[in-house]
Amino acid sequence: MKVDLYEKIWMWGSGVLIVVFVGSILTTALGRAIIPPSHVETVDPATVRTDPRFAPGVTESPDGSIHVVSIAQIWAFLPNEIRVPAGRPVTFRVTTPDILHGFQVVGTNVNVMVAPGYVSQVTTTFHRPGEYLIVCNEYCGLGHHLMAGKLVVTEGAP
Ligand SMILES: [Cu+2]
Repeated sequence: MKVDLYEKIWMWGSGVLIVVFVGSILTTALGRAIIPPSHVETVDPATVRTDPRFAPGVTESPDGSIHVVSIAQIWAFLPNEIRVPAGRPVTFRVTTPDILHGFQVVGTNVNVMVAPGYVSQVTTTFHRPGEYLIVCNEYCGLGHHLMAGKLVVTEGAP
């Protein structure tokens, strides 16, 4: 059977695309490439709630930097309200004991995926005092739309 040259080119092109697509799926699945983009730090999701390193809250280092520990869970953020001062570096450390969530401070560059077993970390400085909405931007079930918190950036001390 004679196949036209033009048709052969399209057949080979389609074949190459299929190999590329299937190959990228396999490398992602087999290479365990789904990890939070900030850094790789693991934690046992079963002990997150009792681990003193993940007691939700805001602490201040002697150098003046602020550290926020937040737990994202179905369907709330702990603590629900976070107060930090403006103009100082704030490091968020977020993890979850259950399923995949997001931690986005709307209107800022804070936006991390929160996967069970990992600690997502992001550092930023808020220059504008005010109230910011914290939302989960990964669909996490029936109450996903209720999953919100508040970040209050204050003028002075936290
Ligand atoms: Cu969600």
